[in-house]
Amino acid sequence: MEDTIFTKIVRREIPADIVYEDAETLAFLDVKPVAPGHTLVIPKKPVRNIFDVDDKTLAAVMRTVRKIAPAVRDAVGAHGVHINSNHEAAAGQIVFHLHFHIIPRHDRNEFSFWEQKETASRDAALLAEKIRQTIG
Ligand code: DGP
Repeated sequence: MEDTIFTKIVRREIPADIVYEDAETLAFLDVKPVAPGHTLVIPKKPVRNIFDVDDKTLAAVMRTVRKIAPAVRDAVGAHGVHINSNHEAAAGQIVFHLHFHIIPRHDRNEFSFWEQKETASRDAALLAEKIRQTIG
């Protein structure tokens, strides 16, 4: 995998406001925060996203997400967090090194989710069957 800006942060070649580090993961403030305290959690190992990450690396990243989410929330006096992750450009991934966003939220009115649509139950049943058959 090619170097990304996050690999450079892991190697301390560029600065970042690091909040946590262990053998497998690193967490630091997002340079363009959605809200103060917006933190990114990454594996030190360069993996692109959910489509190539191995179970052990993903487990390490999620352990760190769980460990620091309450600290992110409490440090800014928030009441909840979004834990969000984008995978491939079509889904908004800009930095192609797996990362989870932890975004503090104070109040439900600060955000809106994407538009949701009704699905006919037959369509849902067909889609569920297709996904079941496609799971590797
Ligand atoms: P995504 O769209 O999920 O790939 O979001 C990438 C995030 O990475 C975006 O919120 C901004 C953040 N980011 C990009 N470059 C840097 C950087 O050099 N340093 C830090 N701390 N964050 C960065």
